[in-house]
Formats: sequence, structure tokens, C-alpha cells
Amino acid sequence: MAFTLPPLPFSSDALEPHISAKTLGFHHGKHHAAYVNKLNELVGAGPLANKSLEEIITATANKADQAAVFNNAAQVWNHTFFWSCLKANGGGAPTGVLADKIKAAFGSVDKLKEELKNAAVGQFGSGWAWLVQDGNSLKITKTANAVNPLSQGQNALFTVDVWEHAYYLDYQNRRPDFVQTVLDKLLNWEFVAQNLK
Ligand code: MN3
Repeated sequence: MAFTLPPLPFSSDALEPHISAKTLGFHHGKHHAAYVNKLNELVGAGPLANKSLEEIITATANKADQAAVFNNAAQVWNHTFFWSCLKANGGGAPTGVLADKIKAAFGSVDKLKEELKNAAVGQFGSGWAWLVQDGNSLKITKTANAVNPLSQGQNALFTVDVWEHAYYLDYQNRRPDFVQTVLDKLLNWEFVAQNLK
């Protein structure tokens, strides 16, 4: 069965003024859609055709001859995950078990945000910054291009897309401002908490 582009979990203007409807129109409607279309083209009726997205990602990770399939599958997954990490009137502070785990791993929510921002800003070129659960502890990581925690045996809790297409229309070269805005204004802590295992 072919993969389909999941709809955004909010209207395309819901994140204004922080992320414009124009950015989401291109980012979801063109970039995310293109990864879905390319994945379907690559998988076709081949041996991966009946696998889930997650199965395709783990089966093709770190295999040079499967790089195109991996890149498109992972980018489909990464973007769907990223949209759920965002919401209108997000930000604020986490609660419950997630708040406890953040305090244990980073000392405070502000410190976590500082480390996430450093990872996002420090990612050279295209990629992603992540909050992950690795075993029982929380960590900040960054990955290049399409690479994600799934392909590294880690459980993803939150991500921010730092490919230029994620912010250039709204922030031009100001990646740090984009990341800070996502963390302060759009971060969907309820979704992050749901991802804890
Ligand atoms: Mn993107």
C-alpha cells in the first residue's frame, strides 16, 4: 500500500506569526509531500512495499546501497513527527513524569532548551536537533540530513527541523531566532510527554 501525506495536525495559519502559512504551505505541501512521492516511487512493488515506515527506516539505515530509500522514508517520518511537536500557544513548562526526567537529566527546563538550541544552531548544514530517550535517561542529539533517533536505537521525544526550508522564508539566515521561537512559543509538551516509554 502506498504511503500518503498525513494532513497537518493544525490549520496552515495556526502557527502565525511564528511560522507563516506560506512556510507551512511549502514545507508540508511541497517538501514533505515530495518525500512521500519519492518514497513510493522507490519502494514500488519491491520487497519493502508491505513494510511500515518505521520498518523501512530501521531496515535501510546505514546501508549505502539503500541510502535513497532511507533518506526519503526517514524524512517522511521526521516531518510527520515534527508537526506534532508544534502547536499554537505552545511553550511553557512540562509537567509530571516528563518534568521529573528533564530535571534529572538537565537540571531545569531552561537548561534543556539552552542545550537543544545549541545543538540546533550547531548542526552544520541541513539536519535536525532532538530530545531523545536513550535507555532510561534523556539526551540532546543532532543529526545530519535525514538521520533520526529511530535509526540509532533511541526513542525520539521532540525535534526541530533546521533545514533552511524550515525557516528561511520567515527568518532568513536567523536560525537561532527560529529555534528559540519554536522552543518558547510552539513546543507541544503534551506530545513530548506522550512519547515517553
Ligand atoms: Mn523540513
